[in-house]
Amino acid sequence: MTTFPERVFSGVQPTGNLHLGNYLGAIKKFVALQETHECVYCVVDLHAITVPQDPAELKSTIREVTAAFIAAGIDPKKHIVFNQSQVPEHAELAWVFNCVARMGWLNRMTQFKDKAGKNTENVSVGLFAYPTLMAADILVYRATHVPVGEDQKQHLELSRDIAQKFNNDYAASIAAHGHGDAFFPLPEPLIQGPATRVMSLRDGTKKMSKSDASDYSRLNLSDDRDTIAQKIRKAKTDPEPLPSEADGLKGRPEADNLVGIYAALSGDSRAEVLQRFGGQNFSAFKSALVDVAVASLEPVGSEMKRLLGDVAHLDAVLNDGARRARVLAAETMTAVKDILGFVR
Ligand code: AQP
Repeated sequence: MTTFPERVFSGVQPTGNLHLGNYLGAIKKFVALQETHECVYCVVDLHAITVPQDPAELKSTIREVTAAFIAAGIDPKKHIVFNQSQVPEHAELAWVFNCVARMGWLNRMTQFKDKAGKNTENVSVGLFAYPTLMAADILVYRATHVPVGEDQKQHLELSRDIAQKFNNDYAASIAAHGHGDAFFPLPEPLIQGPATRVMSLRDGTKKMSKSDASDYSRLNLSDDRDTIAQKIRKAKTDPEPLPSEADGLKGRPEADNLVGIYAALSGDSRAEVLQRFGGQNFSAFKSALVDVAVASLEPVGSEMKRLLGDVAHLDAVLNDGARRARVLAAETMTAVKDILGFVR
């Protein structure tokens, strides 16, 4: 069995309104993994244009995500931080994967169905092919671990299927070129912790999302103390006091969500949170939640603002990251071309 050195890859779309879900489901984990792994973190701007974007806004949201990475604690000197469009090998490998993946596999992707809605004839081909580009993002670095929120689980499974099919379809050529019995690792999703799916503050059955029309549905990383407090105070709840045991959260999606958010932000387990707040009404709990939310988010938000004041520095970080990423990606693409039988 070919073994692969452990490497982490993940990405965030520069589509505005970075929120608590992006932070807890992804960015906070990116920061933790730096201690134990070699990491590659990408602002996935090619993914962003699968839906219409305003060019000037896109440029600033690319920098905003970069600033969020750094403000949250990612060290771009030790690890690689860059934007996807600066490394053409992502798109190149995505084409190869378009020829490996099957239509049936992509037809089963629920995110496409959610995003396209009834409009399937009019959305971009890119939106449909999004998961093959995501597979390329990961596999062009032959990454073994991918920290993501729960919503990306199906796409990660597809990435594994694509890696496996490539390894099977080209097994003889992979072996002949000295890569043993597998060229690509089967990347493992890292989806753990109390907040893998943070829900909307207005509707506990809907994912917190950048594109929700209501700004009150999410805590943005750029929100100041007063805005955070106001959004939490207005968050939807139910009339019952908080339960002392997890069973009491069944059928109470908003309460369940707020307890999960508190646990993720404070580092306590859900059981500990319920022990502390069980029997209390939401107003007391919400005050405590405001405190932990402000303590976690405000420093990130204000550091983001400071970093965004120096665009040249952020661009230099992205350029340097892209240069280092290209070295790794080009190595993979050269090997892939040999495996496929292309003349180079
Ligand atoms: N609500 C969430 N809870 C936990 N994790 C989440 N993520 C997103 N929403 C939540 C995770 O954040 C990472 C980056 O996400 P993305 O920018 O690539 O795109 P997304 O998942 O499409 O984000 P949104 O906010 O839901 O955007 P829209 O509204 O455009 O669909 C990923 O790891 C994701 O799992």
